[in-house]
Amino acid sequence: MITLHHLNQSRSKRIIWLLEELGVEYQIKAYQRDPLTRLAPPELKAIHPLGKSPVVELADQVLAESGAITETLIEQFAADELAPPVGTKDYNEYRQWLHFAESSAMVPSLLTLFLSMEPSKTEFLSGYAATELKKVMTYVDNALEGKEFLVASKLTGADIMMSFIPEILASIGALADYPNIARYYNKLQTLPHNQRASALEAEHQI
Ligand SMILES: N[C@@H](CCC(=O)N[C@@H](CS)C(=O)NCC(=O)O)C(=O)O
Repeated sequence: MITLHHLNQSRSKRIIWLLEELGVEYQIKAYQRDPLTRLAPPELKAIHPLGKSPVVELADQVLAESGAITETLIEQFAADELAPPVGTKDYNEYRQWLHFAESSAMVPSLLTLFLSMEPSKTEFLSGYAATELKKVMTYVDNALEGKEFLVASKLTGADIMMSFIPEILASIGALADYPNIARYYNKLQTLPHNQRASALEAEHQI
């Protein structure tokens, strides 16, 4: 059975949603962040040296990194459903968004989130975060013009990976600045397996 090592309020929600979407048998092992440092408890280091979440135990292998976990699980269990056919332009675009979610989109989103939690006195950092956030989110907003999903007019792993980005935008009060991302976020929230993932996440938070 697949085991997901899940940390509350984390990217691991992506993997709960994905596992629900795949309909495979799995169990969640839940961990709680330190309320002050927001770091994961030391027990997670016994599963993977970084001590971060998500981490998945799949057969006899331990996998970290939400993007790699998403690609692996989709390849293994639902390549025809949650990804476009390999070798097509849609597939290349799918993979681009899947990685974008954890790289170009994540850096300015997290910087802005962290600055909102503890406003920095560094002009460089706040200026960089604001400029990058606007550039990257305008790109996403334009890409979503007239679309319900990022690629191939259907839900794919790229949407599951990207779903965490509008969650951060919502938490920093920036979602309304990007109407297409806001519409996309609302659409994703109507999907039953995403709703189930939210319920499971709430259930596992102490
Ligand atoms: N790039 C990794 C990031 C993993 C990561 O930083 N997870 C955060 C939660 S969103 C975490 O475990 N933070 C607690 C800690 O670092 O102790 C991924 O996509 O899985």
